Amino acid sequence: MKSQEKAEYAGELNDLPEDSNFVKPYLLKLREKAQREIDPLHILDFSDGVLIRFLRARDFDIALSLKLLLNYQRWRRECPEISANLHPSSVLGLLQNHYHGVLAHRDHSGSRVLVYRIGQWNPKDFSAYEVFRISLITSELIVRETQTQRCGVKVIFDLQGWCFGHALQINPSLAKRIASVLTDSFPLKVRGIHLINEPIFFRPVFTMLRPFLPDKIKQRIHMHGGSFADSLCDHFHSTILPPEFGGEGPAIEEVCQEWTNHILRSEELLAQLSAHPAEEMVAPEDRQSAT
Ligand code: VIV
Repeated sequence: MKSQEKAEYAGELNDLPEDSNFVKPYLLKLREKAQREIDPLHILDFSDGVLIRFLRARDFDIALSLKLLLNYQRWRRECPEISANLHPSSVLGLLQNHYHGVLAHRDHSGSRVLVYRIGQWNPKDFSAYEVFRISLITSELIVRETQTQRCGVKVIFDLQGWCFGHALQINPSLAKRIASVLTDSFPLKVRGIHLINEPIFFRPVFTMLRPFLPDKIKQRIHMHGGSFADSLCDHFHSTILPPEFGGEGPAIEEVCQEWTNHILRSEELLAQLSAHPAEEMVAPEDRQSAT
């Protein structure tokens, strides 16, 4: 197949449900390869619901999907400080301080829109690892949504209040972890990263991060500065943005509160994901429906 045709075919596969007869051969192939690579004894059963995430994230390229799956497992294994405990209780203070939310509406392309407010993070109370954990919690929740698997995520970082104490927390090893999760260690398509209110002394941190990022991701990072209202609205309809970001949607605190409630309602699922690091390949809802 020519690459143009291949891309169009991948787009069509992306739109199909996971139980479609056109998708089945891909699931079988990825399952077979994953079992051979990860678990020769076939103890783990990779459910369709989990495998399809990796296929959609890599447009049904089996080799790339397998690599992503292996990277994801390795990332989770190698970063227990971030990923071993996804229970929200350890980061409740940050959540209650309205550090993070997910907009109620997707953008025009179907992407989920995530917001982070660095000024609400006091680096004396919470480490960068805990802050990172919040992103992982949200990612694990939204990656279960079919439309998010297809259309990916966009992120808005409000860097108002970024200070020396924050910068000190971002060491090269953490920068590598950030780059790896944005690039090839989590099954979400990162469609855009928007920084607003970034102060001059955010530059050194970005300079440290840049070399770890592939061009594809670098091109998707937009720095809007302090007068962001117009340029941000070039990317997002103002109807979905909160007024603090120049839009007409619900207030940012309300957005964060709503999402915090959603995270807390998902406590049980998050506890399961943390308790069975090796079993995360079996989506809990699949396990329940099998019984
Ligand atoms: O976690 O798809 C110095 C995205 C993000 C994720 C994860 C997934 C994902 C887009 C990040 C973005 C945020 C897990 C799956 C990388 C966590 C970052 C945590 C750190 C401690 C925040 C500090 C502030 C950064 C600000 C700039 C970073 C951008 C240039 C990426």
